[in-house]
Amino acid sequence: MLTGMIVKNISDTYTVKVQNKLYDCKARGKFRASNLTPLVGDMVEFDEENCYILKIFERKNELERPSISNVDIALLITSVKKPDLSLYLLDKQITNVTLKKIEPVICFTKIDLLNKEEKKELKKLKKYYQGLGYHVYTNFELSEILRYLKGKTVVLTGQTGAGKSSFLNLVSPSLKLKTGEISDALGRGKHTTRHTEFFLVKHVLFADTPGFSALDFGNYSKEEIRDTFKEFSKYPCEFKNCMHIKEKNCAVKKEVQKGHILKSRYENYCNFIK
Ligand SMILES: Nc1nc2c(ncn2[C@@H]2O[C@H](COP(=O)(O)OP(=O)(O)OP(=O)(O)O)[C@@H](O)[C@H]2O)c(=O)[nH]1
Ligand SMILES: [Mg+2]
Ligand SMILES: [Zn+2]
Repeated sequence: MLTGMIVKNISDTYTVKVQNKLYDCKARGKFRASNLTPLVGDMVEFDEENCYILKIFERKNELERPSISNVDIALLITSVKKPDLSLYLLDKQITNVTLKKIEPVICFTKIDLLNKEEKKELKKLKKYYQGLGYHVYTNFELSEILRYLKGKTVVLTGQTGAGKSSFLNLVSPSLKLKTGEISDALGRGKHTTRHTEFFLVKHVLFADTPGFSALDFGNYSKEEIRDTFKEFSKYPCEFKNCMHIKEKNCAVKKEVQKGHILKSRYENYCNFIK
C-alpha cells in the first residue's frame, strides 16, 4: 500500500504523486456507491500492484468550481480587461472561498491594457481590498507574490481567459502551459485549460485549473454570506443582527452613501443575499 497526493485528474485517471514518482490510478466502484469522488489535492492510499485507490483521507477543505481539495490559498486571477474587470465575480469568489475556509489572495492581470485614468482607479480598488486585510497584487509583482505564497498550496481560480496559465508560465517558463487567445469579438477566452493539475514551482504548490464563465454559490445562510463582507462589521447598526437591507438606521447603508463602503461591494452583497 502506498500513500500519496492526487496531482492531476483526466477523465477517470488520477495521477498520484509519491515522493517523486507518479502513479496513474483508478478509483474503484465503492467510492461511487458512497457518492465520494476523488479530487485533485486528495491524499489517498492505493495498491501499488493494480493502482486502485482504496482510501481517501479526510479533507481539510474542498472547492466545487474548480474541483479541488486541501488548499491553503485561492489565488483569484482577475483580469481588468479582456475579459473586463468583474467585481461581481471577484466578490463572489472571495465570499465563496472564505466560506470554504480558504484564504483568498487577489491578483489583477492585464493592467498593461489600462490607460492612465483606469490605472488610477485600479490603484484605489487595490487599496480598498487591502484595507479589508486581503493580500492584493498584480501579475507584475511576481517576487512579492512568491514571497507570500512560499510553502503554501495554492489554487488558481478565475474566469476563462483571465490569465491563470499565463501566470504560471511567468513563474516558471519551462512549464510551457497552453494559453489561449482572447476573441476580439467576445472579449473572452475559450476554456484553454481542460483539467486541474498541480505544479511545484519556486517552493509553491500551484494548481492550474479550467476557468469558469459563471459561478454558483453553495448552500449558505444569509448571515454566513453577510459575515464574509468584513467591512460591514466595522459599523454599528441599530439592530444587532442587521442584514443591512431593509432595516432603518442601518449604519452600513449610510457608509455606502458616504463612500466609505464600496458601492459595488454593497450591491454585490444584496445580489448574493437574493
Ligand atoms: N496583455 C496581457 N495579456 C495577458 C496577460 N496575461 C495573460 N494574457 C493573455 O490572455 C490570454 C488568456 O490567457 P490564459 O493564460 O490562457 O488564460 P486562462 O485563465 O488560463 O484561461 P483558461 O485556461 O481558459 O481558464 C492569452 O492570450 C494571454 O497571452 C497580461 O498580463 N497582459
Ligand atoms: Mg488556462
Ligand atoms: Zn445595517
